[in-house]
Amino acid sequence: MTYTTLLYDLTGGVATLTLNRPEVLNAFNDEMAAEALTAVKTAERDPAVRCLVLTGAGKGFCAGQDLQALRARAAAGSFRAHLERTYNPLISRLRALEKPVIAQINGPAAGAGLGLALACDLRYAAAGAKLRLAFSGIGLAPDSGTSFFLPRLIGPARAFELAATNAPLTAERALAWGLVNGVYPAEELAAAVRAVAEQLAAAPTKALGLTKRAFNQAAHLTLDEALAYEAQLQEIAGRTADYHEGVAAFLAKRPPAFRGE
Ligand code: LHQ
Repeated sequence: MTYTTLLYDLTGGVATLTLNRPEVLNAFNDEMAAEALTAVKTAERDPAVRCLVLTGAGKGFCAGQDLQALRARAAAGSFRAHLERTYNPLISRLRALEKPVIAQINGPAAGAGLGLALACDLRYAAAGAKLRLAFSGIGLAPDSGTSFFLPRLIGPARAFELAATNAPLTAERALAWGLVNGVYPAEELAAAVRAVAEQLAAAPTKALGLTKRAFNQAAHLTLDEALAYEAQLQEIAGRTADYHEGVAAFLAKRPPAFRGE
């Protein structure tokens, strides 16, 4: 598959999807939204992919919807149809992807670009990178999952403050608030993320996938329902080759060699 708006690389079990419209801080046009969804589906289907990293080319991570492209669209009137066709399936598919997904936030992330980062499992940011909801800045309400993820991650009061004031959130404050997992000098970010990604690509992929499924479900379950669901998922995990390898390695006092199966 060749892409025109993004780069897709698979090395050592780690797929890297690089949004590649650097002249507009990797803002989404329709083509990039469609290609990003295709790339996520490819990563989902390919058993060789055991970790996915999302990042941006150049100075930005992703500035959300390309506002020039939005104005130029003939059917710009229907935001609802636009979201249902572009960002909603992308965010939903990414969240449901049963492999670890890391956002490597190399620069500004705004609007749907922030939504993309929030839908990932882990976020690492470059020192000084700014996160911005951006929607109220142009007279819009949150979309692309930001209304779902942000209050859950940092609490409703902080989330509303960011949404209403459109104030930038620095990577450093995002770290203090638990929104990002780590902050690195810009020139060290890619190597730091690569190290985490390689570690995750050598992990029991199916168990991590079930972990995501459990966390996603638990958000709207009672304790008893969550316990029942955990038991159901553990039944599946207990039948994987990686479970047998994990126990055999433990008993033999050697490191496990998980294959993601
Ligand atoms: C851009 C953009 C951009 C085009 C920077 N578009 N060119 C979807 C559809 C339907 C309904 C509504 O919702 C959505 C989802 C959304 O995502 S809506 C939110 C859209 N995004 C924004 O409103 C963010 C707009 N951008 C910004 O606020 C700033 O650019 C940020 C905070 C991202 C970065 O600020 P700076 O680091 O100061 O960079 P900059 O503003 O100088 O931008 C660099 C260039 O990128 C500049 O172009 P130029 O030719 O002057 O160098 C910008 O015009 C361009 N750019 N974002 N979204």
